[in-house]
Amino acid sequence: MIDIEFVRSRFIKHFDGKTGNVYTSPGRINLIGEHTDYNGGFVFPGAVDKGVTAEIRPNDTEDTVMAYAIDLKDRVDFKLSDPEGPRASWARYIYGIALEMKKLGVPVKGFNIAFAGDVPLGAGMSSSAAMESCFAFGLNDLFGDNKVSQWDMVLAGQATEHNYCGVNCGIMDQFASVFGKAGCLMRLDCRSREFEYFPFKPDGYRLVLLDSVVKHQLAGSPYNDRRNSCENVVKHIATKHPEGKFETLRDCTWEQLEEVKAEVGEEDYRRAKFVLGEKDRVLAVCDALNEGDYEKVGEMMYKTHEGLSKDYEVSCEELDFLNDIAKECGVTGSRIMGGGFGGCTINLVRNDLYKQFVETAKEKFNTKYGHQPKVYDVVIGDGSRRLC
Ligand code: GAF
Repeated sequence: MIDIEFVRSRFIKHFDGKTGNVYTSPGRINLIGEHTDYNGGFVFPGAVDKGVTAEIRPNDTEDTVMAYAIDLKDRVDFKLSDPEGPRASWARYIYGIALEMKKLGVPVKGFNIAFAGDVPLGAGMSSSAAMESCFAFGLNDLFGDNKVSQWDMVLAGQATEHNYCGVNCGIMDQFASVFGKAGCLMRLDCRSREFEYFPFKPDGYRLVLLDSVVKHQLAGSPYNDRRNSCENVVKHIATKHPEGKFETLRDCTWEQLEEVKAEVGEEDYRRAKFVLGEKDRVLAVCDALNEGDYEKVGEMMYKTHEGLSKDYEVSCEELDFLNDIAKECGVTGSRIMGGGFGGCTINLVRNDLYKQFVETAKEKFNTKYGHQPKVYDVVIGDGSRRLC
C-alpha cells in the first residue's frame, strides 16, 4: 500500500501547505466470473492490498478542483461547472465522480487533491475502479456526511466509466473496491446485488498473477462490442418470447440461445455461449470451494480461459502462452483475469509447484518475448476506507 506520508508530502508541496483527509481504495482480482457482471450473472472478486491513496481538502472555492497525479507528476486544474471537463484521462475520473456524487445529492464544492497508486496500470486489476471508489469515498466523507451508501458509490463509479470515460463496464470492479474485506473473496449476484463473503485460505495453494505487460485498455477497446453482442442476443430471444422478461443473458437458457443461433450470427452466438457457460462455472466453483475441492476450481479456471480466448476472443498471444506454461507446469488453474486484451493471468498453484512455475514462466516468456512477466502474489485486502 502507498505510504500516507508520501502522499501527504506531495499534497503539502503542491498546494497551500495545509493537510487534508487521506483515503484509500484497492484494486481487485477475480477468481472466476468474467464478463458476467453486465450480463446479470455472478462474479467472484476480492480486493487486493494494492490501491489508490488520495489526500483531499476542500479549498473554499465554489467549484474549482486542483488535482495532482503524483505518479505522473501532472497537475490539472478544472471547474466542476465546465461542461467539457478536463482532457487528461486521469483527471476525468475525478471530474466524473464529483459530478456523479453531486447527482446523488452530495453538495461537492471546490477541493484540492493529490493521489498516488500501486495497482499496476493496464494489468487488469482495475486501477480505474480504485480511483473512482477512493474519490467517491473521500467526497462523501468531506461534503456528504457519509450519507451516500456503499452501493451508491459503486454505481457512481460505474456511471463515471460510462459517462466520462467511454467504458460500458459492469459493477464488479467498483463493488470489489468498495466492499472488499481482508482474507475474503466475495460472490456477487450482479442481478439482485446480493453477495456473500467467502473466507479464502486455500490450504496448500496460493494465487499468483503473471502480468504479460501487454497493456490492457478498455476505453476504445472491443470491450463495448462484446457487451453489444450480448445485448443483441438478448434482444433476439426477447422478440421470440414476448411472454417472458429478458433483461440480460442471465434470463436466457441454452435452448433459447440455440433458437436464435442462425439469426444472431456465429460471432454473437459464441459470445453468448461463453457467458452462459461462465454463469454455470461460477456456481460450480462455489460448490467446489465449500467442499475444499481446489482441483475442481482449477479445472473451471482453465475452461474459462479457453472460452475467453476462443469464444469471447478477449485474449492475446502472450496470455495464451502464459496459460499454456501453467498447464505444462501442472498448475491447478490458470486463466486471463479481468476484461482481457492484455494484462494478467490469475493462477491457482500448489505451494510446492509455485517456485518452479514462476521461474519457468519467467524464463520461457523472456525467451519468446524478450522480457519477463511481472509476478504479483495475491494478498486479499480491505475495501475503501479513510486512513487519517
Ligand atoms: C472489466 C470491467 F470493468 C468489469 O465490469 C468486468 O466486465 C470485467 O472487465 C470482465 O469481467 O474489468
